[in-house]
Amino acid sequence: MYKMIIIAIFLFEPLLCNTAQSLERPDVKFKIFQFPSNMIPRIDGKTNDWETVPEDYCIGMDQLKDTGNNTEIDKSDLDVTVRVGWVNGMDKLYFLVEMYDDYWEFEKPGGVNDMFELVVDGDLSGGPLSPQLREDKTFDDWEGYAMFHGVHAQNYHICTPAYGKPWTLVWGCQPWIRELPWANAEYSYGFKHGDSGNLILEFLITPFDYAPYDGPSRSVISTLEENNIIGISWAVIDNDGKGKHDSFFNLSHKTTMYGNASDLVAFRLMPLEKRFRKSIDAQWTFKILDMDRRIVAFKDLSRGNITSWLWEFGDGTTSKEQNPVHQYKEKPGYYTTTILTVEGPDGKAYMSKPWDVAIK
Ligand SMILES: [Ca+2]
Ligand SMILES: [Ca+2]
Ligand SMILES: [Ca+2]
Repeated sequence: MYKMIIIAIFLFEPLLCNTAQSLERPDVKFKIFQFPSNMIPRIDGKTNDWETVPEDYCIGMDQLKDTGNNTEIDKSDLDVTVRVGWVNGMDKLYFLVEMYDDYWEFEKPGGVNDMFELVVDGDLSGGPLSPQLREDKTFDDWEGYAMFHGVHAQNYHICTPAYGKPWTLVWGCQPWIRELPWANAEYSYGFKHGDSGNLILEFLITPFDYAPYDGPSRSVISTLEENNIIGISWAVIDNDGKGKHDSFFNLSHKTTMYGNASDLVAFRLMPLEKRFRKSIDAQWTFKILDMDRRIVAFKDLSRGNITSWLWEFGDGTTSKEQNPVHQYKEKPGYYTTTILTVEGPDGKAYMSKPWDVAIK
């Protein structure tokens, strides 16, 4: 009997491993630069606000693979460098894409266009986002489109550049996601159709855990949290006037990244670089656990090398715990002034909130 169990474990172990490593290229994790809140990029097609982003955030051609036609990298045919950024608290992703192409194809009304295709899975749910890649076929074409396509992870076919078209086609049932306030884009270029030259594409998008067919009212925006991993891949679809795609250079190295979020690549939402941070910074939040009994949970969010915490709850009592749960014994009279003071080898800081903790 136990022999069978061992065989069963042996058989299922590879499946378990696959679940744990659901993304492509498990050996790499790319970085998403955190912009300080006073340096949010302006979507104007200019690169100046990205000069602060270090070199090791730049993702170039050497990371891409043409899984369409298997052509070698030739930077005189196509060259692309991408930087990705975010701002803590904004739930948006910013991109700067700098490209060179020897033949820009963009003035035909149909789908043939030089494109920067982007797939984003903000909550790392994985799995097929296009109905074509689903194994279950218990739905018809319309149901597949309206129920699944791009709903839990989104695919943008961004026109490089856009001429007589929206800036991006949305390959899914939620074209509304390309509009403000969820998204915006701007280009800089000087070439004409058929020319060679450089293009700058700057844009922002909002990733969605749920982006339904019928518009934003039932949608759920992905919450972007520092140090979390999200799934992203892009592919450059290069058309050079030959009536077909020249190449499909993609970051994932697996063509089905276009429609399966499990084939994306890991990106980490990086903390602020040290040069933007104070050496010690006091910050906290709270949650009222029980209003009738006046029980409040306080949570330290301070940053830096901290060795001691002092909470003053505004009712004459204090705590030295990092994350105290406090019961106000008497009705404090609406507002209470709560102060957290933190201290460490780099100094001392406090955060006082005179109005936030209101108890009835
Ligand atoms: Ca800019
Ligand atoms: Ca080309
Ligand atoms: Ca081209």
